[in-house]
Amino acid sequence: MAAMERSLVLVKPDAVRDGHSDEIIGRLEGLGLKKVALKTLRMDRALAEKHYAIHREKPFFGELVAYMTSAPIVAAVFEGEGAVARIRQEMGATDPSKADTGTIRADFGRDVTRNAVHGSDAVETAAKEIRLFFAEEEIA
Ligand code: IDP
Ligand code: MG
Repeated sequence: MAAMERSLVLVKPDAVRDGHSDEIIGRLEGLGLKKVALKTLRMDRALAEKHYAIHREKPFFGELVAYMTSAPIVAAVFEGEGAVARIRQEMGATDPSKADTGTIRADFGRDVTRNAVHGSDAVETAAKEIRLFFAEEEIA
């Protein structure tokens, strides 16, 4: 049986602006995962650089930080057995044009940067990411 896990989900700026955040969060709740925290916020540069620190040397880092700080996002914490992998599966591939039909990125992503959603890639990453966005007191 998969372990109880938490994952950080971010609905990215275009998906929020297009009014898809409730649908995206709802699809994840539909997996049977529990939404234990939710907020809308505008990421500042320091937060975006910390969240994407692993990509600091990548050619797309500057564009990614500029994009993620360009408008409000919706951040959520989901909890459940196997939450990390199940959310990644529902999200689809990083490049929406390569994402499986019916996944969030296939349905709402515009391109590889504006790909609608972020989901933590491992339990340890999730713990770090959640701490960047939420105080423990904000998590149910
Ligand atoms: P992931 O979000 O599927 O885990 P990562 O490789 O961790 O994908 O990349 C983080 C984010 O950086 C992606 O979601 C996407 O917004 C952006 N990104 C990744 N690869 C590229 C690229 O080749 N060009 C532009 N942006 C990219
Ligand atoms: Mg990643």
